[in-house]
Parts: sequence; C-alpha cells; structure tokens
Amino acid sequence: MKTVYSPRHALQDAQIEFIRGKSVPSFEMPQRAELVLERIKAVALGPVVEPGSFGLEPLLAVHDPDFVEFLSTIWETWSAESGQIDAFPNAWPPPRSRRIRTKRPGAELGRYCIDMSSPIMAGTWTAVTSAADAALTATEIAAGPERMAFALCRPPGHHAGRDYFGGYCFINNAAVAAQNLVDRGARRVAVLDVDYHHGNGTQDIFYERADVLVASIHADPETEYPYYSGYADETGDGPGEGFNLNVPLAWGSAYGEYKPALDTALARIAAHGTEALVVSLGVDTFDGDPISRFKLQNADFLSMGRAIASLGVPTVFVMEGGYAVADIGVNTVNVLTGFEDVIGS
Ligand code: OKP
Ligand code: ZN
Repeated sequence: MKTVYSPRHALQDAQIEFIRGKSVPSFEMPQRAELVLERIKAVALGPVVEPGSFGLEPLLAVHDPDFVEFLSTIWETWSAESGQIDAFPNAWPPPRSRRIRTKRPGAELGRYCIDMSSPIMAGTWTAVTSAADAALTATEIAAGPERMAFALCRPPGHHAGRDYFGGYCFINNAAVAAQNLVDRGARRVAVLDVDYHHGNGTQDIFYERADVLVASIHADPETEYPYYSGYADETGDGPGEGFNLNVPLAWGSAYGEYKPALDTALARIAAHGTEALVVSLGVDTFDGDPISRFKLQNADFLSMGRAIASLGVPTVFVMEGGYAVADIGVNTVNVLTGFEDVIGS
C-alpha cells in the first residue's frame, strides 16, 4: 500500500494543552507522524509519496467559506497584535448571542474554536493544507487500480466541522476525502471512524446527506471528549435520516466488546451499498494510550484491518489520533497490513 506523507506536518507543533485546569505538554505532536513513517519503512509497507497540490476547492466542498478564510488568515491578524505566541481564543459567543464577525483575533478564534487543545501558530495553515492534500492524493490513488492508500495526515481532522475547529483538528481530512470520492463518481460512500473519540466534525458535515454514510465507534461521550455529540440516538436528519451510526462503548472496553461494534458498523456500511470507503484511522483505542480508556492490544489492530478488508471496496485510510507514541507505528501499520493480508489473498 502506498503512503502519502508531507514533512510539512511538523509545522503544527503545539506546546501546550489544558487538562483539569493545568497546562501540560501537548499529546498531539510531530513525532507521532514521524514514528508511523518509521514503522512503514521498517516493514516496507510500500512506497512513500509526497502529496500533490489541490488548492482550496476541495476544502470549500465540505467547509464554510468564511471559516476557511478565517483559518488561512488568523495567524497574520493574531500575530500582528500578540507577536509570535500560539493563538488561543479568549471568549466564546454565548448561546442565543449573535455569532457575529468582530475586529479582534481573540474573539474571532472564539467564533470558530470549540476547545482549548488546538492552538494556531505560524505554520498551522501550511501543515493543515498539507494534510488535506495528503488525503486528496491518497483518494486519487485509491480511486485508481491500486484501490487503497494511506494518508499519513497530521494534524488530524475528524473533530473539525463545517464551520468550526478543535480537538487538535482544523480541516476535516476524512470528509475532504469522502467528498472527493463522491466528486469522482462514487454514488454511495462511507466513512468508518475507529478513533477512540467521536468524529463529531465528520458527523456534522454529512448529517443531512444520504450519499455519505458516517459510522463511528467511540468512547461514550457522557464520559469522554467531545461530550456533546456521539450518542446512539443521533441518526441523521432530513434526507440523511438513517445515514449516521454512532456506537458508543464504555470506558475499559477491550476487543471483546469492540469487535461486535465493528461488525455492526461494517454490516451497516455493506448494507449501504458502499462503493468507496474512508477510514478515520485513530489508534488511541490502544490499551497504553495516555488520554484514552479502551484496552485494545497490538494484535487487535491486525484483526481490525482484516475485518475492514472484508468489505472489498476501494479504501482510503486517513490518520487521526493515537498518542502512545512508542506503539503508534506498530498499531497503525498493523491495521494496514491486516487489510492487505486479506486483499492480497
Ligand atoms: C483528538 B482525536 C479533555 C481534553 C480533550 C482533546 C482530545 C482530542 C482528541 N480531557 N482534549 O480524536 O484523537
Ligand atoms: Zn481520538
């Protein structure tokens, strides 16, 4: 399987995030992608290629134009006022207030940002667009005769919605890929999100659509980020009713609990008549993950890859979370080699 990787990801390099009132070193760090790349090379998974440049149009196909304009310019306005300090919001629009455009960067950040884990710095826009370009390049490969590709995206994307960012995510790489599969002619596409956290942004983007099914298996949002979405009764709206599937699992879930949930999601994806698949590949379901509470073991990721391959459709894997850096390479590449084991046989 080909991997699409750009070293420009490293320009997103958050120093801190906030946990229980304390600033701590960011768990989302450049080393994550570098260690996955190292493992890909160690097992000779396949060629590593640089992304092409696809411009803004595929981003604007899933995100609000004012939001994209904001993301691409906020560093300039913020740093003119605050200097070379990572940008965080300092106020949010209250419920029932007007989410109106202001003249101050701190307030503009609050209009678009959902949390305190996603600082913007000088290289953010370059890193973010390199990740979206990686997803689009992988989509182009998977839509061709190879039928599969891995986008080693960083920063991740699945918490970014139509007009908001947060949870380490800015542009929704998986949604960009799924929309691109539609634009290339697939009538029925699915996104399978196996990251430990609910893919609220992907759900938001496709919530009213029947052509892109979104299925996510994640920690119960009653106890886990992103808290305000990811519940089983969120099934889609309007024409999208029935085309969103959430399978929340309790803290402490191991593969014994996880595999039936995966089978449920895969059965729904098969019933959709899915012609092309995007996998939001987070490996923070791993037992050793420092911010998560599932108990998957290294070998379980091989099984996950094999199960996904049983769908038999062109598949774009898009990197999302995974913070146990010592194991992120093995776990990620296990999913990809498990998948290839079945496809190759
Ligand atoms: C990104 B991805 C709550 C802190 C939340 C953000 C977590 C983002 C995870 N205690 N921090 O889905 O792996
Ligand atoms: Zn996650």
